[in-house]
Amino acid sequence: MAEPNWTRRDVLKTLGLGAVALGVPGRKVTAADAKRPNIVLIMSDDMGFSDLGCYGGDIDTPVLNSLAAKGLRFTQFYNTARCCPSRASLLSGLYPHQAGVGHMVNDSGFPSYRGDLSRSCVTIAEVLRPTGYRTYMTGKWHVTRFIAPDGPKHNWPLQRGFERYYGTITGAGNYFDPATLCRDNMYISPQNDPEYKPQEYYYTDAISDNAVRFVREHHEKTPEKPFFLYMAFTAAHWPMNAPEMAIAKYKGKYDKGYAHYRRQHFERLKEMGLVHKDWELSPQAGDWETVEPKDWEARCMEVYAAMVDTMDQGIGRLVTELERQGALDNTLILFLQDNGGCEEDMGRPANINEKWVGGLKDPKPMAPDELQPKASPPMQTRDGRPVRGGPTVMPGPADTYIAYGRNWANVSNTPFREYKHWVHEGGISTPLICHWPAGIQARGQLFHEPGNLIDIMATCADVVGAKVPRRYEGNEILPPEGTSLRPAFRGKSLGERAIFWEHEGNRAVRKGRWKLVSKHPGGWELYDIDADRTEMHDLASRRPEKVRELESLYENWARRCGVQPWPLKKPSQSKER
Ligand SMILES: [Ca+2]
Repeated sequence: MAEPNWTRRDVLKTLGLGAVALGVPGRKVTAADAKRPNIVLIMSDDMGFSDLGCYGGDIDTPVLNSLAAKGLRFTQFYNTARCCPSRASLLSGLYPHQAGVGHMVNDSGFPSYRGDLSRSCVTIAEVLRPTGYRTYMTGKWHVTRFIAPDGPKHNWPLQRGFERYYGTITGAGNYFDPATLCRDNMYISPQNDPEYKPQEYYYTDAISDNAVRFVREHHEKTPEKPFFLYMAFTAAHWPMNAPEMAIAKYKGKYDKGYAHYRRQHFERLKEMGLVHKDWELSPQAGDWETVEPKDWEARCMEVYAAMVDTMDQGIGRLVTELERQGALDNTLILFLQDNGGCEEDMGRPANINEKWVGGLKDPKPMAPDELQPKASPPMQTRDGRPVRGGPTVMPGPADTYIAYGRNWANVSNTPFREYKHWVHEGGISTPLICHWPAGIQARGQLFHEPGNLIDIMATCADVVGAKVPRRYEGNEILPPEGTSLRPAFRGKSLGERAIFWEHEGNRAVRKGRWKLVSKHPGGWELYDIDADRTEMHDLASRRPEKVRELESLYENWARRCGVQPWPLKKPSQSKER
């Protein structure tokens, strides 16, 4: 194990601060405090840069706000703009194409687009477990195309380094009856799981409750060992589903329309120092004056807020359990999002129920052992009702399946341009909250250098003193692409490097203050991110030499990582590059 590169004095100092912050004055520092930290990696789904309170938003997120106030926030952390590639990159420390998930979980024939996590990579769990870490996961997996109950499971969590798992193998579903719900290696239904029997089943709570349970059992059985827990929430991916009680808290809260909340987010972001006061606000997507029906539009955002609020409360239950165990000080908690706010119109068209309800043959109540076969409509609830959408159906309950839409995603992504799928700043910018009283000096400070999902593997390996192996289970492993964020934990620079994106032909490279970006099938745009992170002033025609320099970096990266031209062709129709 590598020597920790903080001094004993640093540890004492930070622990002292941590103890006061946690309300346990006079707590003695023990030898155990200097042991390797637990790591809790939390990822949420389809949320914008400014949804959380500690990133300028208006949703009630006191737990994440408090972790931010006692830790470090990154202002320029990046994901890959989409669910599967972000998860593949996060787990492996590689760019998604290198990990075999260049697009989604379908097999396009090319090695970089098999839709199944590559065997040329290892997951964080596979790196940490051999060094003595226990490894647990709850939530959304979404890095394999093999989801059939009796199909291959070589790329399910237990076969990729995790000892315990509760969650969904696929990417989305009804929160009251998620498809591909799984405990360890076995598909279950919310009703036939002997190990979890809540009064009302709601997937976000199930992810939190099972994480708390894994951590509690860990403490009972192997308290001497550190653990790695990966919690991958599906909140706030469509459908907008939440318990009525949680939604009621936000009733009427979003009646002032999109522009009002965008302005509020923007002002708070500037006050907090998360965005520069000179940047311009990106264009408004929706006009509240003309949108109809307004009560339905507002309700979409009320449910979205309830979904995020419920997630925050669940994270709170985990933090409370860690506190109860006296483990919070020496646990590195990282919170981030997999892509920007989502503009997809799932369940929103006016005539959608012709297809959805009309496409259901004779729905009947399901037996407890029956698995929900559908991730999206046409589908039915467990009690035999058709699931509906469209603007005459108020989102929230189990029989509804509706996205919050482009106009609210534009609010979530304030102040940036574009959405999930695209690699302008609105699609790829995520909060990163880092909380670790024993290992991070910051108490509410911000870190302004760029970071990327590929850095999480490097960071986890670094803080536990592990190395990413060059060979694993007989396979040669690609070297990790990221850099450890540990210098940032001490307020030091990460050093300059280039970071790259490609998703559905949308391309970008960021180096220092410059970003070259293209929205497929358009040409390159060049932005000075220091002066204009909202990407309002394209400098490509004024700085052709900078365009050429960054384009050449991009082309080399794309070739090295197996990026194919978009749209993908069959390998036989296309020249491998
Ligand atoms: Ca997502």
